[in-house]
This record gives sequence, structure tokens and C-alpha cells, in this order.
Amino acid sequence: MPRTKADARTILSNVDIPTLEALERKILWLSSWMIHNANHVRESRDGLKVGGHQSSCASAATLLTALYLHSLRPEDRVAVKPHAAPVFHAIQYLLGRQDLAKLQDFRALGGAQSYPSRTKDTDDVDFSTGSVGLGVGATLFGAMVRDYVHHHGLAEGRPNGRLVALMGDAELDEGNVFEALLEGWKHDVRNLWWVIDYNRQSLDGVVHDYLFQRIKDFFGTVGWNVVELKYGKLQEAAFQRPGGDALRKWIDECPNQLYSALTFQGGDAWRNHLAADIGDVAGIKALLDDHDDAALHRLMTNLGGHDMSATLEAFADVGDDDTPQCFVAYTIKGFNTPLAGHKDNHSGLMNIEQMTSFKESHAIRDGHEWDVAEGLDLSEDTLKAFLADVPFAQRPARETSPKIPVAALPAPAGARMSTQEAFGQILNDLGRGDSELASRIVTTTPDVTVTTNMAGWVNQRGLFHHEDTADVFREEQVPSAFKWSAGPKGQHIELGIAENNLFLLLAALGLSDKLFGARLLPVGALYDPFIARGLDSLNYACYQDARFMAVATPSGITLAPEGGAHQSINSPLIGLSQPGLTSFEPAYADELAHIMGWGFEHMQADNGGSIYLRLSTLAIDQPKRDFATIADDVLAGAYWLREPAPGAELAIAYTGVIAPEAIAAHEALFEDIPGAGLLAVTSADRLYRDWQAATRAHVNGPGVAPSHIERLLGRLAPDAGLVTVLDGHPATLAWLGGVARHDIAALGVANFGQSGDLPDLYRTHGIDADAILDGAAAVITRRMRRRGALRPTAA
Ligand SMILES: Cc1ncc(C[n+]2csc(CCOP(=O)(O)OP(=O)(O)O)c2C)c(N)n1
Ligand SMILES: [Mg+2]
Repeated sequence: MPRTKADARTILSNVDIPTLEALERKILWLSSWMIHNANHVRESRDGLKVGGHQSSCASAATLLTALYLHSLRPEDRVAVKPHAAPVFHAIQYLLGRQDLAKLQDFRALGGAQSYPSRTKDTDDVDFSTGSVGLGVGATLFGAMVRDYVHHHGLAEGRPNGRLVALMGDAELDEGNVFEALLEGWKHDVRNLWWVIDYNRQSLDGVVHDYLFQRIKDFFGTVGWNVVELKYGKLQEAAFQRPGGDALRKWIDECPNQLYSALTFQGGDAWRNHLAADIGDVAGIKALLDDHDDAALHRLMTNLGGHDMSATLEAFADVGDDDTPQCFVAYTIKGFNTPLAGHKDNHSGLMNIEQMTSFKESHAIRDGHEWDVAEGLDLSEDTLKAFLADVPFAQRPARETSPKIPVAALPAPAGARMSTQEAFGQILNDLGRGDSELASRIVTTTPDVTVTTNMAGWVNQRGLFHHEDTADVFREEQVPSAFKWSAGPKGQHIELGIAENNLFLLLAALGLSDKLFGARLLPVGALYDPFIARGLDSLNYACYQDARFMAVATPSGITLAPEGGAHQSINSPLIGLSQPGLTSFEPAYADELAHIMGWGFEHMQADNGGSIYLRLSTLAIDQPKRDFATIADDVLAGAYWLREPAPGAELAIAYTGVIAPEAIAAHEALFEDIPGAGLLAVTSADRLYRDWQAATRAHVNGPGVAPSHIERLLGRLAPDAGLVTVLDGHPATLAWLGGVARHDIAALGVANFGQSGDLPDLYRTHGIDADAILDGAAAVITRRMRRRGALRPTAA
């Protein structure tokens, strides 16, 4: 039952508000000084502005103090708006959870990060933030994952925490926030708070008037409770005076721009405007006379989000109600600093003189800037006792949950099949078994479960939802191969079409062991071309070191009739270049099964990461072979499908579904070049990283073992030619020419595709067997020319 306002007030009557207010000032001071120190005190070696956002911090100081020093519980998980990182770090410092050296090195190597970072910061950031909007969305998916973990009985004995985002108002301009909201509504998301730091300013300017009304409407539409935290206690008291209604009306109707400008100008400007606009209303003159400029300014800037009592009350009012709550907390950007309200204050910093008087106003002595009790009317002991009692301070150190054993995954049998079909079968087999591994797998897709071959798994494991939901088609006996019933024990989370949501959910699922103490092994499938649609969220997920397997299928122009808009071209380069993500593009089912097994382990390894599998719907003939002999090489990124003769003058290297074309070309030229090799590249990414690591090690000293690709290509003649080919951008493999300085013809797709059949499209884009032979002819001809066996043709 939600508490009533009266309950909340009773609860708050025991809260030491003056101490919290003093600490709020302290936190404002520390965050401002942290930024000032980085910009004006610490030695600069490069002359670059270090930066930091004193105004964004000041805006959120009350809200974050109220949350961390009173309202949050240790089990709550929080995303803090990126530009309030110094406030977060300052609070953790006060709570004894952050080192002073980190604050002094804010934005320096090894110091506290510019924007909260799960992996780089040491003060237990729950969600990294930085790309605005994503941290907000992440908390919503975090709430879904928390409930998943609890419904599956994976977090026995742990209290169910709340997911909280302290967000900037301009974050509402990011579409991903709304995509998440709608998905949250579908999944009946609960126990989630979004606290909007409603300072009505973004980076460039002042946000639209009446945005609040729109916020209320669309949050209400998706089932949220919207709490307006508009007036502080001083304002509430003034509204009770004669003329109070007129004052409230004036505040409500004042355009955002004007309110900001007057905030910047201060008491005199407020007085002039109020006198001119409502000076003739009974009571207003007395109200103005009763307030000197400083008091009038204090009154007019006493907004809800800067009033500790009002803020705590709003939070306490929620009680145990688990309806998602959106707090629209009115604030002032730069509150209580000389930057307050100015529209250009986003990146503005206090100058030396401003900092000197700011410091005086906080009663901070030179040399004591970082002292915890400095400037407070509290003894250090009283302060320490207060902070030690703060509920959030009881949060235990981060833990990780035990690893889930992974047995080898059998390769699906079949003379001819696609990697996508093989993926479906591997999951289906897991779904039919009762392994612990299968019990920890959670699958999800953005509305492409059936078309990515995951339906077999879903038939076994069911859809996840808070409530049991029947499969109506089945009940009505409408024949369908797919069971579509949902319940709290289901293991597939079906999303609407929004790849951003997919990657945010994968991020939350992939952090489940660290956030909620229960290890999950998330597998998300999507169409390869639409990775680009969720790229920022994918990067965000990897940045936080979330662990998941992204299965991208189908891919490339091999989708043939589907045409240009569905054909992925540069996704292999994403796989090659994305940190935290290891990509593979296998051609055969046995390779895929082995890679997936390794992938589930890599997702759990301390120095592991996430996996990206680029798959295809094109069925190709499967080899019959002793897989054990190549198993390690498949993981290392390449193996000889046809061994080259020692000193061979040519090799073809292919990736993925283009294998039959490469094999055909290899067979065709084998008569002329009998020693030619055929290299299967299962992971350009693994090969490249290994090669780069070896190269760096070479630089550092002799005696370094060659990388896997150096060993493989070392079998060829030093002046051999290479032809590389894949259904994707040729640059993915073109670097192979640099490994042993082999001449190279790099084939692949570099232009938009169109509908067609495979022979036409492969020919058009130059990746069919004939194109591979042409490439071979080119490198062989150049080789002969270099050797002087051929005269250059006249131009
Ligand atoms: C995706 C993304 N685009 C642009 C930026 C640059 N940027 C940083 S803050 C900001 C405006 C933030 O305004 P708001 O969320 O209202 O924060 P506050 O006013 O509290 O500082 C912008 C555009 C960013 N960090 N992320
Ligand atoms: Mg703002």
C-alpha cells in the first residue's frame, strides 16, 4: 500500500534534515572543487581544457544527496546522469567508498572518470552513463532482469531492490527512452524510478515551455505515476500568504527562458518583474517588502528539486507502491553557484575569482579543500556517525556469482544446412535437455524469433512474463508449429522491433551476476543489417563489460531477393573493431557448435567478453571430417581447409557462407597451381587481435612466438599472392596482405545491393568463383612480373 502524505511526514520527522542540507552544500562544494582543481589547479601538460560540468552538478546536488544519503537502499541500482559524475564521486567519498586521490585526479588517467563508468571507476558505479538516454533505458531493462532473476528463484534470500535513474531533462529527447518506455509497459515493468532533473536547460539552451505537460501525458499513457516536485517549502509557505495565489500563478506561467534569466540576474531583477506584473495584487507588495534581495532570490529559486524536505517527502510518499514513478523535479542549472540559470552554463566553469568567493561562502580554508568536515558546523565524529548510518553505506562489496559449467555442444547432423539452421538446432537441443547451462540461458529478439530459428527453443522454454498468459491460438486449436505461452518461468523475452532495446536488455541481462547476484547467459538474435540500428546500445553494453551472445542472421547479400535495405555490408568491420565483443563468422555447423560452446565460457571468463556470430540462411554442403584436428584453429580464427604445399605461391582465404565459391575456385585453379592453399577464416577479429598483440610484443623484445595467422601464412612463399573473399566489406580481410607482405586481391561487397538471385548478385559484386579466379590471376600475374618472367604490358 502506498503511504499517505501524512505517513511520509511522520517518517521524515525523525530525519535530520539540517545535516542532510549541510551535506548537500558539502557535496556541491566538493563537486565544484573537483572540477576546478582539474582545470585550474592541477598541472596541465597539453594545454587542453579538462572540462567538467559544474552547473549540471549543482542542478542535481539536492536530488542525489537525498537519494544516496537517505532514500536509497543497498540493494537499489542506480544510473546517474553523465554530467553529475563529480557529485556521485563526492558522495561516495563522503561515504568512505571513494579515494581522495581519485577525486584529485578527476578526468586524469587512473582518476575518477568524467562520466560514471562501471569498469573504470572504483566507487561501484551500477550503470555507466555518457551517451545520454542509454543509462535511463538501462534501468528499465534492469528492472525487467531483476524480476526475471526473482521469478526464476535465482536470487534466494536477496532483497528486491529498486532501479533508479537520475536523468537530465534533455535525455527525454533521445528516442531510445521512449522505445524503452513502451517496452516496459508491455512487460509490466515495476519498482523503477526515473527522477528527472528538470532544470529546463540542455546543452545549447532552454527547453520548451510546457514540456512538463507532455511528460505527464506520455508517462501516464504507459502506466507510470508522475510526481511533480515543483515548489520548495519556502514557496509553499509564501503561497499561503495574501497574494500567494498570484505568486504561484506567476511562477507557473513564467516562460522557462525568463525564469532562467532572472535566476542568473538575482533579487533585484525578480523584484522588478514581480512588481511590474503582479505588484497591484493585494499582499504582493508586503511580500516583496518582507524579503530583501537575497531572501527574494532564495524564495524564487526554492524549487522542489532544491528543497531537501520537499524532495525527501516526495520520495517517501511512494512507500511500497511498485508502480513505476517519474519524478519531475524542478531545478536550476548551476543552483547556488554564480553560473545559475545562464543559458550558456552547460560547459561553463567558475573562474578563479568566482571560485574564491564560492570558497569563502562555503567557509573552506586554503589547504583544507578536501577535508570532510571543513566548513560544516558539525564535528568530524558527528559527521562520521551520521554517514555510517546511511542505509546505502551498508552496501556490500561487489561480488560475482559462480560460473556455470559448459559441456561441449554437439554439432547438428545434416549433409546440407545453413549456420542459422544449425544455431536453431543447437539451441533447441539445449532446450530439450536439462543442463544447468540451459537453465541460465535467456533468449531475446526484437520480433524476429521465428525468422532467426529460435522458435524450437521457445517451444521448449516458453516466453517470460510476470503473469501466466495462455497461447490463444493453441487453445482455439488453430494449428501452428509455435507455442506462444508466457509465464514467470519462461526463458525467452520477446521484444518489439527496436534494436536499441535489444542491446539495452542484453546489457542488463549480461550484467545480471554483478547487478543481481545471479549469472545469466543471454543470447539475443537480430537481423545482421539492423545491428547498425542498435549500435550505440551495443557499444554501451560492451563498454559496461556486459556479457552476451549476439546472433546476427541473416547477413550479407546472400539474402539475395530481400534486396539492398536488408543486406549488411560493413557489419564484419563492426565485429572486427568493437572492443568487448569477439566476432565469428563460421561457414559450417560443426564450427558454429564449437564456437558457441567456447562463447558460453568466454562470456563467463574474468577477462572474457561478449560474442557476435554473423550467420546466414543459405544452406551449404557440410564437410565430413575429424573436427577435433581443427577445433583449436577454428577458435583461433582460421584453419587450412586445403593445406598449401610448402612455399605455395597462392592461397585463397574466405569467410563464412561464401565457402562453396572459394572451394569451387580453388578446385578450378588447382590444376595450374597444385600447391595452392584454401584458408577458412572463422574470425578475422581473433586473428587480427592476436596478430596485433604479437606485433606489439615483438616491438617490446625478441623471442615472441608468432601469431596464429603468421604461422598459417608462413607456409606460403614469401612472395605468394592472396585472394580474400567474404560476403561483407573487403577491408575485413584485406589486412591479411600485411601479415607476411603478400600481394593481395581483396574481394567483398563495398556497394549497396539490390534484389536478385545469388549468381547475379555474387557476379555483380565480384565474389563468385570467377571473380576469385580473376583475383588469383591478378596476383599471380603481378608476381610473375615482379620476378621478371613477364614484361609489363604497354599502357
Ligand atoms: C548521445 C549524446 N549526444 C550528445 C551528447 C552531448 N551532450 C552532453 S549533455 C547534453 C545536454 C544534456 O542536457 P540535460 O540532459 O538536460 O542535462 P543537464 O541539464 O542536467 O546538464 C548534450 C547534448 C551526449 N552526451 N550524448
Ligand atoms: Mg537539463
